[in-house]
Amino acid sequence: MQFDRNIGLLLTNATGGAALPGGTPTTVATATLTILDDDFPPGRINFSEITYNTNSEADGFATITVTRTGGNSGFASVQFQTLDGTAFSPRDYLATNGVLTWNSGANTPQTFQVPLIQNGLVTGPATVNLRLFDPRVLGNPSSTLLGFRTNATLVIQDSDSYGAVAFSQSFYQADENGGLVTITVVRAAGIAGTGSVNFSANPGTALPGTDYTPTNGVLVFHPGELSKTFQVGMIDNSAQDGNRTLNLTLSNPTNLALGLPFNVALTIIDDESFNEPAGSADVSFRDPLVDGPIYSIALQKTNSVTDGRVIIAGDFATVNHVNRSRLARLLTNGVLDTSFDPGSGADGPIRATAVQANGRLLIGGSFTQVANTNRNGIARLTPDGRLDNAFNPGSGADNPVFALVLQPDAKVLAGGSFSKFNSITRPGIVRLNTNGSVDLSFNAGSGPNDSVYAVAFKRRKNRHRR
Ligand SMILES: [Ca+2]
Ligand SMILES: [Ca+2]
Ligand SMILES: [Ca+2]
Repeated sequence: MQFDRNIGLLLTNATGGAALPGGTPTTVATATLTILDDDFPPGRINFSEITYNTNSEADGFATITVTRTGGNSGFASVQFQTLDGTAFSPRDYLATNGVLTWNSGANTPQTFQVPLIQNGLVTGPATVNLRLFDPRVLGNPSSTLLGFRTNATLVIQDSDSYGAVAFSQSFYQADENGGLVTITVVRAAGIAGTGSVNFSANPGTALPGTDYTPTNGVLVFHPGELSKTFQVGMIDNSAQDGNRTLNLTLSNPTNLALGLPFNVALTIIDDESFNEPAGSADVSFRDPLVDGPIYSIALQKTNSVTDGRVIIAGDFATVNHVNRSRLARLLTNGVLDTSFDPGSGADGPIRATAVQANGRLLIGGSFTQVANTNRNGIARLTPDGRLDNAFNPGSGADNPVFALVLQPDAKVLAGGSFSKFNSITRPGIVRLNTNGSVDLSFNAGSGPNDSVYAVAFKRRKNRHRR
């Protein structure tokens, strides 16, 4: 009895002007010649590889191939099974087993699949042991049916990483009389697992207890969390004492890596050193760092009253380096309000916004989806930024919405370049009920002969509305 044998072949030192792959006569070219053993008529069953590599645990499954070579006489079968290596079932993969069979005369390779688990855990590469056993020919045990390669290893590459944290800006500025300054730390290149990093404010020309409140602590990033903030308190004085600087530092990360920058300056701007002329920029409202155009601004309402927070909408992707697709809310000082999160946001520019008395937000524009849900040109969101399914405009506008205005009865007037709304003819302007359906009692007939870019609601005094 024999088994398959591998013979290494090598070509080099070509003469007579011949070149080898690689271009020169002395290049080495190699190949492997496998001599199949054909002494056993049913053939040999083997794994096709010693090691199977996945690109990622996110692939869904790994396919394992088993071959029958050197013969195909008789019905043949073999069992396969997976065994934990450094990978564990069901954390990293699902244990599997079964029987592979070949009819007499058949030698097509057979495959089985090992389900992989995308587990959100940072494990590094992990291995599964693969085994072939119980070889049978015509239903009878036949140990000679198995070849040399009855054990193999599956290597599962990890798709998860903890990521790295860094300050959201390369430097910060704050007003001496601005109270608490919010500093954002962002996490990139991985969101798996829990990690932490220390933060501290360190003296420069600004001194703790004199110019700012002593500040240090730990930021903990839980799985999936992309940003965290901490605050530094400014200490106001009445002296014209110039700008001073302190340093903000991230250190001692656990699990996480430190990204750049992890050491930045915070400049305290002395409010006694300059006058603020009327009409100049309000320095207490910081640059919200929006990476694209803003087309609409609205004030958030809580219980019918504006609360100082600002809705911004347009065609941007990030605000203060945090993902916000075309829609975000800012705190009264211009810093991103992370409690308002529209998820995947709008898939096209937002041109108009209107805030209801109950804090719900209407948006209009040239999008077709909001939060991965069909919304053509108009949608309503809850006060925390989620899609409000109680407002359903059906197929919506057949062209962009440019203007929105709310009536006191909470019905909304929308203007734009559409000709139909939810398949009903409404050129340029439409009124919607509070549930998003077309208000059939408002019909401008053939409407204006061009797009509507602005809409206003005229209140009638001393008369009852119909
Ligand atoms: Ca993983
Ligand atoms: Ca001051
Ligand atoms: Ca001062």
